[in-house]
Amino acid sequence: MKRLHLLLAFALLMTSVVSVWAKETRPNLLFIMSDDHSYNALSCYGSKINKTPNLDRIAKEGIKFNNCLVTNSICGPCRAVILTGKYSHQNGFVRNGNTFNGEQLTYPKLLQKAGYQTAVFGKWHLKSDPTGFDDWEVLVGQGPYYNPPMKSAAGTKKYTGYTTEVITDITMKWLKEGRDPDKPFLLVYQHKAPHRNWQPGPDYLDHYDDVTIPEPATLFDDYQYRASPARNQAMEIATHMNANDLKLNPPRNLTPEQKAKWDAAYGPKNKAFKAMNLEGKALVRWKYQRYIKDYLRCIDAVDDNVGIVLDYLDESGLAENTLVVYTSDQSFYLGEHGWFDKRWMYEESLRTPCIIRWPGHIKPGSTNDEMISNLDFAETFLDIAGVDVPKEMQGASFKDMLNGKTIDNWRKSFYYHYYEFPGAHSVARHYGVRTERYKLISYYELDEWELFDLKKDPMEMKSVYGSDGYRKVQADMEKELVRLREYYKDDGSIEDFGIKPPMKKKRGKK
Ligand SMILES: [Ca+2]
Repeated sequence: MKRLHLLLAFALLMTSVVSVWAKETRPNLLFIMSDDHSYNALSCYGSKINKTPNLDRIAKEGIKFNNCLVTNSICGPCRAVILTGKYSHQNGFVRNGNTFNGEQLTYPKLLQKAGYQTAVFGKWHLKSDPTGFDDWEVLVGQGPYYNPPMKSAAGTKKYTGYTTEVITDITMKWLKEGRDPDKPFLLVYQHKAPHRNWQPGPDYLDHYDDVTIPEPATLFDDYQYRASPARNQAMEIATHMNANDLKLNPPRNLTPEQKAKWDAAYGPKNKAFKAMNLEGKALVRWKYQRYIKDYLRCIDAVDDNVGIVLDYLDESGLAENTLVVYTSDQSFYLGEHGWFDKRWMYEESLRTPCIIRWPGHIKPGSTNDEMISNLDFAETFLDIAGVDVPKEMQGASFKDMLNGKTIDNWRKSFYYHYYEFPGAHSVARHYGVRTERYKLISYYELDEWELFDLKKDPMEMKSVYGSDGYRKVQADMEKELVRLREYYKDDGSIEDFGIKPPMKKKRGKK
């Protein structure tokens, strides 16, 4: 009898050990994404223009990826790629304005099925409602910077406050009150900032007032040695920013108190600007300063708010078993090539920040130069949670890279395809391939090409397409492009997605 008791006690003990063990081996996933945050505006990526101490904590305590590439550098499509692990032509969301088909397989659905509690708060921007999430509350469309209506399963609720802070408050409330402590969680926490038109919060209006932000080397690019699309876009700081972008008008949806603060900050600055009567390069320089300061003010709020969430993870003890990712849907031009916005396969919008912290698994302060992609996020998160990766997903798990391992047969070339033309900012459709050293771009509706030697010309100022010295490289890259298009099953049939057939060789003159 005594022996039976002992056996029972032992069995009970083992059951509790096993259940604790089972809980601990499945980490929580906190996926933090901002919108249009350039890696050139993160101090952990060597920013010359700002400091991001809270975001830097993730890199300092984790790993920084220097070559995280997006497949189609535009907001909604990047979000769809992340959810599905598939290229745009496979998930059906090729350009902003499409509607995401939430019936399809996504990584949150698979994690939910595997017993994860799933939630998304903040920017969503896929038109259809979130699927695969137990809890969700998201901005309607782009959402405003101030006083946002937020949509959830219960309906739409209007909040008063600065959107970056509203999203954080909702996220924190869920962490404190909405979380099921018996389940691991996937928490997707997504900011609207620093998307255009870069409206700073009430406590950030005077940041950078007393400094001059350094200009990028290519602010006055004349696009002389590239194909015609670089000259024919509509995203130049010099000519395509409007009065709202430049804050010559105040936002229209402020409360009286917010408006008073805004006017106190921008009224005197705008009066001084008008008195200066700037023109030519001096005017471009002023526009750059106005733009970049507002952009950085928005990031300052993101940095502070991410800090609040990281602090809570520390205080609650959750940090230890939570993998934290910080990324942006894509990167952004901060005056490089004279531009704002994204879209191009050029480096500034092809690469996006990606820093990951996972205590006990990632060596603090590590870096990785492999070409990973937003195409790989779904596969990696599933792998980390111990869930099988469906064959239909097109990326690969980079989980082993987190602890410093090299993955055999990792991609040595990366395929890119941008579709949104005609459209905002008039960037021609293009696809291309990038290797560690070279980049080939085809503006396929125009029969124009570019080839860059990234080692000799990292700023991509001069295409060497057709140059004698690059014949072999060019032929190899063209062959690789064909191979990748076949491999990823991109046969160009975008009409299936409700997109108008491409306009042939019709370009507006600037
Ligand atoms: Ca974006």
